[in-house]
Amino acid sequence: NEPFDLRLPTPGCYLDPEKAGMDSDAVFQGMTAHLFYTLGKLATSASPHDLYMALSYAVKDRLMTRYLASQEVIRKKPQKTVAYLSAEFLIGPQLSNNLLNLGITQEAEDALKRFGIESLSTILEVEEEPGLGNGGLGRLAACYMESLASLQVPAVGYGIRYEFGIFNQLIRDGWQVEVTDKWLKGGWPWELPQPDESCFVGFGGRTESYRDDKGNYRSRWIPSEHAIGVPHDVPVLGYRVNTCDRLRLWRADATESFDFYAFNIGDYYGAVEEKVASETLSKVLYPNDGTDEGRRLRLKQQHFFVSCSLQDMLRSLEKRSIPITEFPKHWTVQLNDTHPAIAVAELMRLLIDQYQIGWEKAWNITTSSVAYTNHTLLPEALEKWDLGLFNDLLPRHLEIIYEINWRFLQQLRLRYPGDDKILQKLSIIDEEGFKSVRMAHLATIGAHHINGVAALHSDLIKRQLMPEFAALWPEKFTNVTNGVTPRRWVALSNPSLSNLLEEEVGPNWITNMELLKKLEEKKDDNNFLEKFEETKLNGKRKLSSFVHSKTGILVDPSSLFDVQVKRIHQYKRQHLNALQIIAQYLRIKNGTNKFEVPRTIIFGGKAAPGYFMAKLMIRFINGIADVVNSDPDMDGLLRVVFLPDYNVKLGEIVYPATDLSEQISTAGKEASGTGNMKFAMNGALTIGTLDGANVELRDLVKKENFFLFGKTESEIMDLKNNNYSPKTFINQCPELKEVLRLIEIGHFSNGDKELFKPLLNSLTGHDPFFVMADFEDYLNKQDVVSECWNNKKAWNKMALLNTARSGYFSSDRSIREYCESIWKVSPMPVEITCDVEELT
Ligand code: GL9
Repeated sequence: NEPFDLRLPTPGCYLDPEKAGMDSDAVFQGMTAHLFYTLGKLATSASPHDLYMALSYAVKDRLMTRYLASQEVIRKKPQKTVAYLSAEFLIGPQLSNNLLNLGITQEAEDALKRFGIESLSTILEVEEEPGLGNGGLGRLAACYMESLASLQVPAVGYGIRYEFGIFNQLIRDGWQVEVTDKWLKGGWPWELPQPDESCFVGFGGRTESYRDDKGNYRSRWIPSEHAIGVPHDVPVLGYRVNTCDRLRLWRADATESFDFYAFNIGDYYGAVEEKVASETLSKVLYPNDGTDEGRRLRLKQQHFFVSCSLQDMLRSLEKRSIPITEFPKHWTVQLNDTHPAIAVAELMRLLIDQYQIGWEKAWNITTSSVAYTNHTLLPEALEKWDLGLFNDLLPRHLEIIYEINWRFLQQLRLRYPGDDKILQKLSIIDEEGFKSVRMAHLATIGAHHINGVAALHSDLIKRQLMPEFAALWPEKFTNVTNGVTPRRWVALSNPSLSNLLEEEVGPNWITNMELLKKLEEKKDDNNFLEKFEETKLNGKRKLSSFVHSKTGILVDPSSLFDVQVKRIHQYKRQHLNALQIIAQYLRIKNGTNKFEVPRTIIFGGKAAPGYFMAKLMIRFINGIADVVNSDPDMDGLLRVVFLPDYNVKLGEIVYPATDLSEQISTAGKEASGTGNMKFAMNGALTIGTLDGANVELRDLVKKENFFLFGKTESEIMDLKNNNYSPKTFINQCPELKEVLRLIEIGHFSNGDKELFKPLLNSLTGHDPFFVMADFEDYLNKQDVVSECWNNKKAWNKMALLNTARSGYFSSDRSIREYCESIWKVSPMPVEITCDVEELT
């Protein structure tokens, strides 16, 4: 491994904190220069936002050596690189994370003091977070990029630079109101536009066949429309290493040729319209969570970023004079769900049409480089595209998909002679009703590995979702349980706990979370347990003041903080939690509450704008909050808070402040969940079902440190197959009956008996997510929680053991598994040498 030979144009080699630009003085100088030259501001009149921008530019400067060195390493000594294709990257605020990973947080704080800013947090607060994702799936992609860099693995994240990310959520009269997210409005200092590396993408038009030089019939695509993808690169620095990988986000631009043509014929406005149309391609992130309406623009977005990304990878081979046929040696392409699954057809098209490679060879290249991660079993979230629409937009791709399908079905015919049923079931083309293209089938057929995201989920993929595919290719199916980065989710968000962990096990836990196991020795050490509790209290004080500033509600930091933050969805069952609150409210009213445990129940999360029931659930929670919080009988016992606009930034405040983590989805529905992991690392106890990664979490922390309730996946299946009737469960539980009656008479809707009717009807009618079936067990388990809280020492011990045993959920572990079993890539440390003395 040849070191990167650094020849900086100006003095200031940012490598060694002692000598080279990493001290507070250098950071101050950098800020001063950026204020003056980049922002055109005088230091004396700089606003907090100006200072945020100046500090960010100064920090970005300090990433560049590592960023360029990381690319040089690959250029000089070609090595397999991970291409992580994802329509979403929910990366969160960048400044704090880059300071942490560079190791110059204190230096930045000191530099800011010279501008009269006493605390770094006042500057961090003004940062807009890029909401380029909906929830868990997008956040996972961000954690994985951070771990890849920290593990020194060469990687590129490919995605879309949406001009508007996930909407901002306001709460008005208890309802969710969506507001466009203008995250770019104040300028975003972390990206590097690279217009010289733009790519051209076609849409629509037709195909025609022709004969090539050798007389073979070939097909060629004549698109009717084009867009240009302009890369906007975001450096992703690993923790205290030289590796700085790249997140390459494509922005759609109009093509010039169209403008010229229209100008010539004098249609100025037509030309502008065309330009606007192609630029809307990367305009907005689709906020769908399961309720996809199959929008044409979304398929366009998918093809747009996938085509740009694959062209970019192929071009990187050409630049280094590597034969295209060696693609799989240099790139391993991971599909984050089916959103980028068009990659299978697009890579085939590029290899066959552009590079004139034969089918067999092209198929071999494609299937040895592409792998697919499935993130959901929910049928409504499995992507299908209407055949007509698909043909309209991507006619050449459809031809290729037909060919892939034909060859695949031939294979099946040999294996299952005469079994047309199985052919229909596995075909990429769904022939029933409106014909459509099944993207999960395309991905599964085109990939060398298919993985689920938790043990139970991967098992269900094999048993329920794709049993025939799994029988056909057992070796393709595997599991990689999700993980989250301890840098952002502990070190950054929970400094108080991090300091304690460092005191106890040393600083290396940040990159080796298994070291936290050593904490188990302290489980009976009162003194230590109190210190541990104190870190939690610090987090709770911070969240309390945040809650007060955003909602005006005063909450008691010494109360039990019981938190459910995640997208609002029926399967996640925020309404189960809400019903339980009503039961507690009734008990307090009736004087039948067994435990005097003050609780603060906090919700946060966005509902998809078109998902009526989810929006009604938000309204329901707020209706309950109004009644509970204004009733003097509840004072000192119960508070309910709906925190508006849950996002990464808010998550950083919530996880360290939580005592009880609510992971209460219907068993078999949550593929993994990742919030559960963040809570456990930060010492929250979980009340949860045997769903997704909860199963593994409980195994790890041991069952006595986890509040389990609810039907198992197979029990749920049994209920479903035996005419499940929620009424049976309602009739068995008088408390539940009373709760439902109170809602019915309009107690939580100012006497309006209509408002929550759809919710009630769903619960008492079909109850598709088995809320009634799990209610009583849940309520009982909440009593166990309360009883446990009254023994603070026992609680703290359990909480400590959760932190101590959560190391498995570091995304470093997940990424190591992907590297070893799917990608076959190894770390490539980046060495940088330069004579600092000589340069300065
Ligand atoms: C999800 C699953 O629902 C989660 O259980 C899982 O933890 C994540 C990451 O693997 O992926 N799949 C999915 O479509 N979403 C997930 O969170 N939804 C959103 O991101 C909104």
